[in-house]
Amino acid sequence: SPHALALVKESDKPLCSLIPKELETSLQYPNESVREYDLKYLAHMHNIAEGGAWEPPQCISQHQVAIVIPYRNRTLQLQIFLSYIHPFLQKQMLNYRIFIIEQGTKGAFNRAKLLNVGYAEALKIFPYHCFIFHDVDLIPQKLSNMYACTHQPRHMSSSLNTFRYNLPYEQLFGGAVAILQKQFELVNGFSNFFYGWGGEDDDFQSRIINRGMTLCRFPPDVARYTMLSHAKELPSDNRFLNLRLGRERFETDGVNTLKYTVIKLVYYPLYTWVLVDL
Ligand code: NGS
Repeated sequence: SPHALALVKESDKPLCSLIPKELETSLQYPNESVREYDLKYLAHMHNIAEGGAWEPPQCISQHQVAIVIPYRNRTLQLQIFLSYIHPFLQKQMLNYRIFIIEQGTKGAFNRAKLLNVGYAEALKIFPYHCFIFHDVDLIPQKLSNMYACTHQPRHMSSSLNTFRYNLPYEQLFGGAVAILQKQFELVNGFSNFFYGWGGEDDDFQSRIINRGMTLCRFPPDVARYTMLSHAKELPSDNRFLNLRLGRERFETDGVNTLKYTVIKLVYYPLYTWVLVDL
């Protein structure tokens, strides 16, 4: 049968190498003038499957990665990001899918809870072993910055143009991070309490340390990012309080207590879109 034939072919495929050898070291700055018109062709030209998924045709990727992006009201940034990141991820020979998790409700943005939702929704689609939690305004500059999981949770965006490529503080775990599914489950994901800007990434960092893991980073010349410009968010007033009290909630606030309603789920050509009521 045709099905049996497909199975034989699939099993003949070799494993892709963990890190492709021919990775160039640097890339062009993203094309900021990209528009919806160009995006229509991207999925076709790059053989992207419905929902913004892809896997290498010639080998079996050793990385199954869900890329989860919290989102609201950043249309242009999303277009720039998508047009840049798909070709980037394909050069790294990953099996990946892009999830855009959009807060469908007004009021303060809850980045961390959206990331928890992305985790839960991704696992309904495929048993991803690696998760990348990623802001939409971050553009990786080096192909050697693999969008895959290391043994320890990794802070990926440690060398950022807006910080003049310096790490502002050692514990920073914001922007773009990679963590194994098992590790995310172990730390009970993110806190759901952080409405408004700030602190949720610091809380996540404490959860990881609290579970005996250590953070890792690639060298600054690899972990290099450009941030797309936008107005700065207003920090929330209760972020320090949430952070202080957060330590007592590691077990009782996280993916194990996550409650939300999916308003819409659409498999768009370049991403899986989940509109959610938190
Ligand atoms: C800290 C925030 C983090 C934030 C980091 C970098 O102060 O959430 O700054 O922000 N922590 C608190 O507010 C408690 S940045 O300069 O990239 O805008 O990620």
